[in-house]
Amino acid sequence: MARIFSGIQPTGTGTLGNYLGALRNWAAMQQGEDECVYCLVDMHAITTFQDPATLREQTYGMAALTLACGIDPERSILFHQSAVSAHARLAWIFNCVARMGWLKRMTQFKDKAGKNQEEVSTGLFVYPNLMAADIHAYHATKVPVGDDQLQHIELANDIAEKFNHDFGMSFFPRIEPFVLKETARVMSLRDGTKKMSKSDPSDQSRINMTDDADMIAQKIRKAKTDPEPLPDNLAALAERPEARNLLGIFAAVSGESQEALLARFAGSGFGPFKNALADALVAHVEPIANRTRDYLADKAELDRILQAGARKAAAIAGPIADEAERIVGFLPR
Ligand code: AQP
Repeated sequence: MARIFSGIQPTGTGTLGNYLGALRNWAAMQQGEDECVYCLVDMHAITTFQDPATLREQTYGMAALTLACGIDPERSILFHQSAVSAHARLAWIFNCVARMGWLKRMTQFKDKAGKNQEEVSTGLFVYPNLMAADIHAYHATKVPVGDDQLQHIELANDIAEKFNHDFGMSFFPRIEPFVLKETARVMSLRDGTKKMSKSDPSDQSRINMTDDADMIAQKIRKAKTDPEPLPDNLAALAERPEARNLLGIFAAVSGESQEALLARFAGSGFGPFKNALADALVAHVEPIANRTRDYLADKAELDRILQAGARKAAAIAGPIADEAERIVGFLPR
């Protein structure tokens, strides 16, 4: 049995990208042999300023969405990151292992900081060290990620290798990332070259997993496309990112293959395709949105689930952080 670790930030409302790229797969992975550890990474969230009341609400919201997507807290360990101190303890050690040059190469930092590098928090810069700690605190070896996160996993492996080398032992195992190809990246509805993101200033750029049927239909109707009719083969979509994205979403939520969908809609404009896509999306998203609302109605129960998850998580990660601290030379706690 291996251990799987994955996390999601409680920033904003979960999007269709978070669902297809992460949450849906989290639920599926529970059915296998591996132990699943799923974390609401509130410590990552505060690398950019979060209003405290909003962060609390969004953490409950993400917990509710995660449960609504089928994560079973009896089968998986579900908790919020700040509740398990091993993450912060190991992250500090990793801050002292990772090299400045490694972090400077991280494209996500460059994207997020943009021209503002002197003004962003130091937390944003060392974010990948905390992510490495999240995974290594569980000796997790399997990490499902979107393809945008692959560079961070390489860094986590570099950190583990340097730690093991510096202290002359093999304490942290190698991580194998896996990217699920079909929905590796769901793109913005306004720009097919940009990732769909919960922090995009335009709500029209994304489907939120709490959007109602009217909102979903309206967003799909307005989604950017191009003037060409749909082709009868996938290769012809190579230079048409918006069309390719909508087709990928349609296939992911309907279970039909992209080829079968093209066979159905080839030669037609986007009108009928978008209507059918909106219907398929509503059928998929609406029940999840309803279940999310139900879970959110009982915050005491959400607290109970997260705190029970945190106790299970701490039982694994605490001793690993203790041992890492012993290895670097700290006295026992
Ligand atoms: N558009 C996407 N397509 C596929 N997968 C995606 N993920 C996020 N967006 C897409 C996957 O969701 C998981 C959790 O992501 P996160 O919340 O930790 O951070 P993120 O990747 O930065 O997601 P957002 O929505 O863009 O958040 P903000 O706007 O807060 O930065 C990850 O597995 C991620 O790959």
